[in-house]
Amino acid sequence: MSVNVHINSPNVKYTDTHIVSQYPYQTTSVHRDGNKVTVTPRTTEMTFSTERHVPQLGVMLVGWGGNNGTTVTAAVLANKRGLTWRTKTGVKKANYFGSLLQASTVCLGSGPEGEVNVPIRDLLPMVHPNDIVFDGWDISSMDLGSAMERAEVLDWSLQEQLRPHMSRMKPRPSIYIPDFIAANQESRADNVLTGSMAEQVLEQIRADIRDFRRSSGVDKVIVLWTANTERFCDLTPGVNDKAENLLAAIQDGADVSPSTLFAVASILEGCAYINGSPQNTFVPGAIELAVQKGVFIGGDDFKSGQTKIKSVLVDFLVSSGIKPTSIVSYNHLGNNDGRNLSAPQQFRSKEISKSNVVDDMVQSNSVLYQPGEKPDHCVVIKYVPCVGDSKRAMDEYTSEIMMGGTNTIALHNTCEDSLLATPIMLDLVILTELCQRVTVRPQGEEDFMSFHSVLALLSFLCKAPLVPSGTPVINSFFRQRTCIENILRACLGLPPQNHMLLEHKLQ
Ligand code: NAI
Ligand code: DG6
Repeated sequence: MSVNVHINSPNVKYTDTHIVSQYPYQTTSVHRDGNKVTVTPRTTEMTFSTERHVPQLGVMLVGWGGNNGTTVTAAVLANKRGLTWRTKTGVKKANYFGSLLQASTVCLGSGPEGEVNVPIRDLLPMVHPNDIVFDGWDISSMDLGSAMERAEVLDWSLQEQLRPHMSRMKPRPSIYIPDFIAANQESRADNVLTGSMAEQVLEQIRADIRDFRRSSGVDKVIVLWTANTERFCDLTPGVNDKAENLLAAIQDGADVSPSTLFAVASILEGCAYINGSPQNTFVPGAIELAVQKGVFIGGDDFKSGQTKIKSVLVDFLVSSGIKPTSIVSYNHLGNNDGRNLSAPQQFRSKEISKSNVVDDMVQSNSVLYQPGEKPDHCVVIKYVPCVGDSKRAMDEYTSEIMMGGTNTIALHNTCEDSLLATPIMLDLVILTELCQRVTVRPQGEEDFMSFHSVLALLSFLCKAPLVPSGTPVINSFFRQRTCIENILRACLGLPPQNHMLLEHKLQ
């Protein structure tokens, strides 16, 4: 059941079309001179404007027939139909657990009945996941019903209920350049675009997006890459360093990765594009193109399990004044993602994205770490077919505590990888869509502005957050979550959550 949140303030106006809030944005400017640090508080008055009309959202998945693609489609269908199914431990009911927007809450303050917490989804008008229409591409031609069975994620009795609906969906043929993914994926590739030139396949993807928009009647389309992890591509001056060079390179038939071709097609169609995998899809030319066209891009790599815990645990340790000196992360999994990652170049992409996630927390504490000092950080991924989608993640965190002591924490986490990724995929597209309806006018400016095309607000959901050039990368779980919460509160003219609870602390 949804909650109707109404703000009772002269600073917030509800018109038929918009929620408009006046918001004092408070920051500081800091000057450091040797040991002396001078901090000057600053306030900028801002006007936030949020369009109230929630459009019908279409989501096109690249890799629709994979474990994540089938699981997200099946989960939405199951929720929409309110399905229940019997397992050996009882009757289960479809839900959206694991979704920040659907299943977590924010505290709005206190009333006569105590603290009032509401689901984030009820703060502002947002797309409901049940209303999303899916489509997509896959290099494997399998229909979604059979692909769901191949994924081995959902309970069989649920699959039986979903199969008649899922089997009607078929992925569109996709771009396949064998060199970018593991050679062991070749046997899947029976649904590939035949155009030999990059430009031809790009045009076909653009035509697919237009066809989906037309035939489904959706108002907006967002494209999300949940296909295999690719190897990193080379950054080559004159080829992918600028938007015009990238477009020219595509015309000349240069070797551009499938994921970058999808990003370019999507941007040219005015559709936001999100990268759920670790590869460097967003070469500088693709980022420049997104900025030029005013289209949102986001990524990289869903932050679903081990890395999410890392961004909590290291935050906890470092912010408690404890010094992590070594982090060792093992994974083994037996799904097709694990199979693809068993090839060295694809593993390397994942290793990079899983390894950089503690940097901001380490750098924030000069009491514990000297400049340039970092904990040892080792990431291992092994393919073990037997465990299927049920990924095992084992972590050992070693930290230095007081007076030369050592603190070792060991974790073992088992769960279906795709059931962790699915709610994150939904949050990514729903948050992106909401951001498309929010504009901000800082004091003194004439025009309202959108968020930057590189949508850093998605950082909470990504292992290697993509941020506008020169701006800070935040990995810390709590800072990322607070950022989302406080920006949504600003849209409602509410002050940032400060957790001071002064009203309970004074005599
Ligand atoms: P999967 O291997 O089951 O699915 C990937 C699908 O992409 C396959 O069906 C494959 O045929 C298809 N594919 C490959 N190249 C393609 C192309 N060029 N165009 C269209 N389709 C293509 O993998 P899964 O488990 O669904 O994961 C998808 C991606 O999400 C992987 O890159 C994985 O690393 C990433 N990821 C997954 C997380 C999780 O928790 N499940 C978390 C973080 C990232
Ligand atoms: C093994 O690490 C396979 C990967 O695709 C991960 O399962 C996925 O990226 C999730 O990683 P994490 O670190 O968020 O659990």
